[in-house]
Amino acid sequence: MSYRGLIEHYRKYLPVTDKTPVISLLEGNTPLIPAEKLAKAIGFPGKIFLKYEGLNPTGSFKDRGMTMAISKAVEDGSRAVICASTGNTSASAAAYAARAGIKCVVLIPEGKIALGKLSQALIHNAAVLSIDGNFDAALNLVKEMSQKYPLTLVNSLNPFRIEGQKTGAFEICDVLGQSPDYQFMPVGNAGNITAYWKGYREYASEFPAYGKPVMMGFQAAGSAPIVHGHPIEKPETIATAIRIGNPASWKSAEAARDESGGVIDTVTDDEILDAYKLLASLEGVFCEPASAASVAGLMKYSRNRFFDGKAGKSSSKTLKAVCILTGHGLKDPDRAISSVSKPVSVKSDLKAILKAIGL
Ligand code: AN7
Repeated sequence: MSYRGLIEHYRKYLPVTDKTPVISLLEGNTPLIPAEKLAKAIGFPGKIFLKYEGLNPTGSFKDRGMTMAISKAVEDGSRAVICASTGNTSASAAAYAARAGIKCVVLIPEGKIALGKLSQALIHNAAVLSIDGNFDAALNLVKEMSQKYPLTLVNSLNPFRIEGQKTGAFEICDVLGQSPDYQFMPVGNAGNITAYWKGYREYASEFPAYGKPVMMGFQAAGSAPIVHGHPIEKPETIATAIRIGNPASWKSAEAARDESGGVIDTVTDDEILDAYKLLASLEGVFCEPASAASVAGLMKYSRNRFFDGKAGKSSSKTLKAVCILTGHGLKDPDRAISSVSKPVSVKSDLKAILKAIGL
């Protein structure tokens, strides 16, 4: 049977019933791309896989949580949803709300969301309110509004978001036939690390042989509240998706880290941009800057010889690391263009063109 979206595919692991109206854009089922050249280039002693979540319908992993959150909102009779967003949540909420025929209100930090994401929220006809505050301020406002008005909150504080997003872990296990040894991922509001860890735990209790990965989460150095152990009042990073100073799922992110024996650490903006450009040029995979924090983290730990002497849990003992590439590179075209050299202007003349490419 053809693929019918993640709710149908993983129905028995999700809190849905025959009465749940499934609002789906056939999200999930994203590729797990082997990255042999990357492993070689950074000296990783094993196999690297890229979970390319940018190939979801709105270009990010948020669609996994949003198909659940919007389906459950409609089941509960909600006519409007609301979220704060650094961009991707608003794009996804707007699309799924449009599909469900309900209203969507989004609060975004003025001037701090990538162009592609803004275009999505607008074209799907959400009420887009740009506030003179950051994501943390926007989240506080929408929390209050959802308590006082008939607006369903679809940020990851909504437990159905986490339920949908845990299916990323199921897909990885289904493809590898085991959980990876290490999972690298960006951490912003910390819903996704919470969701993946929940997914791995649930699959490991159903299929004990799969085991669980060590969870390696990365915050941008200028926006690293969990690493520093206190909220950051003015978070800064070029990775605007994870420009978050007071994550909602702080505690459960720490639990994922501690229960798995992992880390939540920082990567600098320069490290993020290096990983971003390397992935695109070496592997042909274009992700947004926040997503490249996962690969930047893997590069940092490879460089520091963290994997020396470590073996994988499969019978072959080959180490397997998965990096979650949470969003598509086209979300933030400005950053791509400002990170590399500009197009070369030439006359529309064969000789001039040949000369410009060195032929
Ligand atoms: C590409 O859209 O918070 O740690 O409002 O867009 O689960 O927050 C986005 C977060 C990583 C961090 N990568 O995930 C929002 C928002 C991308 C993202 C994260 C986000 P969480």
